[in-house]
Amino acid sequence: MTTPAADDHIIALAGGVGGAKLAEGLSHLLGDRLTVVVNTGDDFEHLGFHISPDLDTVTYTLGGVANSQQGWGLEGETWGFMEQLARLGGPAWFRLGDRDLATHAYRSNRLREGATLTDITAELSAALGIRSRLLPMSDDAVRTVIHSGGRSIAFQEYFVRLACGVPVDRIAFEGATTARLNPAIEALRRPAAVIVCPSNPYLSIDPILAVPGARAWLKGLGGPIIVVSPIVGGAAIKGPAAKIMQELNAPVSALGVAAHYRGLVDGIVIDRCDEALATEIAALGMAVHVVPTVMRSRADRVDLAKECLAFARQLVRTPASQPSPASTK
Ligand code: FO1
Repeated sequence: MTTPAADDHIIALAGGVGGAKLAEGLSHLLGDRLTVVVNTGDDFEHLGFHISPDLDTVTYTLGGVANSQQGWGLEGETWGFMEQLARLGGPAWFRLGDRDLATHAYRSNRLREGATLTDITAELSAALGIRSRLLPMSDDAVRTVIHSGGRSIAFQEYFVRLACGVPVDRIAFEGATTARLNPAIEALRRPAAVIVCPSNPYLSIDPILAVPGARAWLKGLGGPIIVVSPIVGGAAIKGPAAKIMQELNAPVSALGVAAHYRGLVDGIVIDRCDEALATEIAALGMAVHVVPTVMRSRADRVDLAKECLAFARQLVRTPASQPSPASTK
């Protein structure tokens, strides 16, 4: 964090349902002044398709077509393909809706034609009328692998097939050491701020940070970096974040999230119910902003996005104003 940024472009990091919700609020406010860097550690090959679940979730959410109940997949989906697949004895544990299938077929076909994941993501988001830019963290394969009791488990096997029902000893990102950070990310101009969405720190954001050069790129941007805690009142809003933190012996709280991002972020947004943790978090060397963070409605997404932008603005150092360690609203 050095000088104020030259423009009001914002970069968000996201993966999964919670992250996509805030990205949608930001996209509503910023349109083409938002770039979302998306986790691809969850990607896998299934039934001959290349599936990019977090890119799908962010694309469908920003495109206004995501299934509002489950957060992933499409609204008003039909399941004829899955019914027939099950009848044939095919693998039915990973559910591909009839219309969702078109995304996977389109992506897989374009990859075979030689297009990059970045090109294809741009094509799919343009087709859904998305004005913000979505960028996969890398065009190279990085695969999240869960190590549990001596077994290595591919991410979707862990997340969907096993319903996160085995203890996590360690998480690895295969391919990360040789993957190249998306060149389109490296080329981004300096933003006013980076916002780490309330995505799972271990499963959605760490894979992005594991790509060589990603941390240095973030730190070198020069704007404030803030994170929104996905842990509220000691529990995750959705998904296994709290369970994983417990298994990895991290405090299951906004303080644990803050400690995880210590040294990377300049500020954290925590929920009102965690206000008592603000002083302890500020002692880690980051500013704290306390607001309602649970996004139940579209209006909540936009409100939280506004709060993040206002908080980030406060953190831009100017000679006259230094950021305060804690703020509440
Ligand atoms: N999540 C599930 O819990 N069950 C599924 O069958 C499932 C299918 C699926 C298909 C396409 C897609 O883009 C996402 C899908 N997801 C499913 C969600 C996905 O597993 C998770 O959202 C992420 O990988 C975790 O962020």
